[in-house]
Amino acid sequence: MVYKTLTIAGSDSGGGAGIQADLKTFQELGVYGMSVITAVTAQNTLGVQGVYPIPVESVEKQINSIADDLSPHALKTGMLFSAEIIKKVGELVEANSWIQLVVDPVMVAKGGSRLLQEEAVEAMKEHLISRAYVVTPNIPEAEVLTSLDIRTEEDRKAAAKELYQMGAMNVVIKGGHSEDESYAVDLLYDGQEFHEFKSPRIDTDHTHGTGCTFAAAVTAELAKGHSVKDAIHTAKLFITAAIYNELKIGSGKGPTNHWAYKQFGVEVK
Ligand code: PXL
Repeated sequence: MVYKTLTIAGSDSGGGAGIQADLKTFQELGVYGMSVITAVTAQNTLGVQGVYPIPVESVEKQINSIADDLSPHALKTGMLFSAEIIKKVGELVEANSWIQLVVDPVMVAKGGSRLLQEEAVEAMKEHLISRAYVVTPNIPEAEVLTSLDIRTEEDRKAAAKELYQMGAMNVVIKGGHSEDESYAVDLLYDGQEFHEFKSPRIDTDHTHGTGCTFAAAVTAELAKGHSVKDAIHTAKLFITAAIYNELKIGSGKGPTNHWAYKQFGVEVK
């Protein structure tokens, strides 16, 4: 059985995030990867030098080509840039009855460049979070989406509940941006209970593309038929290995190592 996965996201010319991170992750986890490109970024480890959105007609055509012939078992969204693209993607996900939708609500790149227009946040809630099987915000993204200040564990739980109320069936608030110096704890809420996924915090600057990679790993595991909990567990191991075994390329904030999980396993000293 070939499990098919799709990423609807932006291109990162530097290869660490976006479409490139997603396809590498799909390949490493043994699923067939497809892509719909929503924007092209000119980018390297030093930052984002340009952002060029793709016309919405092109996004629609790409999705229709896949829907007509290669319907995915699971899909994810990443950088979508505009309200117009978000609305179209949401409508087409619905029209094709694509259920296993992982929404990574990408807003800004690590250096601060906007990957989502400010006025598109409402569209993200209305058209995508409402249809998400899993939504994977980091803490700053969860704050923007819920208008809550997130500092404590209780705050995180409240934000997760709020995102669940918006229609997401499973909410993962990632802990990478928390103030916890020892651990990165991801919190899952499935509408009934909370579950924590904990890994040691790794002292590194080379975390470009971590959010994309994590969400892509969740998507790959869902496509294979794993439960949300199991998919997140594997994704956490995958991204921890990718951060730990850094590549040391470029002179800025480098990408993670997409080979690491398969090549070196999950050991973190
Ligand atoms: O990690 C967020 C992200 C998503 N998509 C693209 C990006 C980035 C971060 O830089 O470049 C295309």
